[in-house]
Amino acid sequence: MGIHQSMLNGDELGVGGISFTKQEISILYNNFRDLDTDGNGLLEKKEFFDLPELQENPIVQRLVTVFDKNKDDKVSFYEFIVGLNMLNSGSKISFKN
Ligand SMILES: [Ca+2]
Ligand SMILES: [Ca+2]
Repeated sequence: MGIHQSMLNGDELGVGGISFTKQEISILYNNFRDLDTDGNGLLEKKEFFDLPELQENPIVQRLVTVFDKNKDDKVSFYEFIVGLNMLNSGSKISFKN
């Protein structure tokens, strides 16, 4: 896993005005782990495209770029949450529930 429980702590995620509840974050964490097929705690671009529903989505490539704040071509859980939070105010992005 490689992700400490403290990363799910609302206080740490509070920077930048994260508006997810703890329950939502735990659902997103499950989504994140589903996407992270090699289990290294980071989402590579290829892992996003492993999902058939995302392959058909032309904005995914762009999403990864937007999510990837430190430009290492991988999306950490923190980047994932911050990115989704940013999108949350506009169009609702939902992975499988
Ligand atoms: Ca991975
Ligand atoms: Ca990154």
